[in-house]
Amino acid sequence: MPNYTLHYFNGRGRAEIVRMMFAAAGVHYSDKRYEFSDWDSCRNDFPCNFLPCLEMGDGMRIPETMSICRYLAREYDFYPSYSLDMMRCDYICDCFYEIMHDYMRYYHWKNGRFRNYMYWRYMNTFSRIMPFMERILSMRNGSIQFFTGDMMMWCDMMFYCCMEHIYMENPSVFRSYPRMMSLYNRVAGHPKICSYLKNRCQTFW
Ligand SMILES: N[C@@H](CCC(=O)N[C@@H](CS)C(=O)NCC(=O)O)C(=O)O
Repeated sequence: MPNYTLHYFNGRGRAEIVRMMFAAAGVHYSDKRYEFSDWDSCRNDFPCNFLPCLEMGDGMRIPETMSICRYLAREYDFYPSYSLDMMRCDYICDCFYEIMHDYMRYYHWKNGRFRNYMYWRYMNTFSRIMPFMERILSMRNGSIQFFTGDMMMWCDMMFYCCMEHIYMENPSVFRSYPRMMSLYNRVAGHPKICSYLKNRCQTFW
């Protein structure tokens, strides 16, 4: 198994899904966190000048959150067995990541000139995707389990990580989405995730 180092800022942000997948797989890694004030001096050390970045034991540095997650999902069995279900798992992740992407842009720029546009864009994405996801859940297993069946897959963890900050800021966010509300609690109650959430490094975002 590679000697992994995850590079990210000192927050949950886009890296939290990677940390959560490591925790669920029981895989050890180094969690290297940067302050924004240090970023200018090291951004050129990373591919695409972005974080998160996963460094493999041989020093190879891999960018892009979704590529990192798909790799971990393949390596540590967080994909369902059948190709069609894998595709479903992937699109669920892409949908939630879209919400998170727009939300993060709004959150980090909310004091800037484009605040209204960022908010509109985030809300637009949110209301386009959430009802669809609620329907997907209602079609599977009477919505008593996870997105693709009775095992927690990476789409369930992605859902949790993408919604976590949004839910903390606005506890009524799931008001029209009761199935997702219970899925959120189900993911948090999964033994590996529950222990991760209790012991993780606490940060504001
Ligand atoms: N497409 C990339 C985007 C990564 C990204 O936007 N990272 C932000 C932090 S959340 C970053 O590194 N910002 C540094 C900068 O803009 O200089 C991914 O999905 O991983």
